[in-house]
Amino acid sequence: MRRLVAFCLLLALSQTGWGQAARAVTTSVAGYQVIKAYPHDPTAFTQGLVYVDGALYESTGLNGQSSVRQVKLETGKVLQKQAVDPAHFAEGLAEWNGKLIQLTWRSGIGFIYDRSTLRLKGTFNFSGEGWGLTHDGNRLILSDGTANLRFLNPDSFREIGRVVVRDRGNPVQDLNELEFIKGEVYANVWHSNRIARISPATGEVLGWIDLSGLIPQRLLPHAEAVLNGIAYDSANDRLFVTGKLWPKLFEIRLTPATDVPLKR
Ligand SMILES: [Ca+2]
Repeated sequence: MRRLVAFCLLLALSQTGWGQAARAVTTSVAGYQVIKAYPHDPTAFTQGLVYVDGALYESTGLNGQSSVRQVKLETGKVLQKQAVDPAHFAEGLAEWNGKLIQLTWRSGIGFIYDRSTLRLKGTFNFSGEGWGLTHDGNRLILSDGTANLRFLNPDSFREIGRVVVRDRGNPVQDLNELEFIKGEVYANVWHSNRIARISPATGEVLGWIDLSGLIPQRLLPHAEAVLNGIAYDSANDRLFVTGKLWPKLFEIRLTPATDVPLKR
């Protein structure tokens, strides 16, 4: 009898509790379709990518190789470039009111450039590390390698809020390059082929985009040549992605999500 009760209990769990648990650990995963591949500077250690008013801007990292640049999308040619002092390792990039705002990794300093000339107009200070940067029309949104997204006043650069990014309750660390797209924050996750789609209000991961196979591994020089770089052409609804030292930049279209368990 005791065995029968145990069996019935197991059966009930498998049909209710276990089933719910299985659903609770899944987040939808979208695929992609390549619309077009463009050349990309294979020496650009991409840390920020922005498309605004028909122009593509990029921030590159590494001490001594950091820069902000305007790039011709179709050819990958660097049209304008401003080198960053070798003391700094440049990171995320966002456009704000005709200015380009660039983070540095561990210097605690950010740079403000005139967007049309790339001339340095000023600097600002921020706390912690700088990784990715974007904006939602009102606030700058900064990632710092943790699971936090921080919101900054775009004029004073003061922090005015933050959320912890979680996927079904689990913090998502290593949030890297960012892009604000149709009310959501898209974030590269360092050393991964995945982009998280995040609610900026709650930090919840709304879905994943798996870009595995986008570029052949043989075209990449080493293990740090990872996916990092998301830009959105809002006027034409075009999504661009690239990576550090990638010889290609891709326009992609997302394909329907599948409800499969997440790899952890
Ligand atoms: Ca971006």
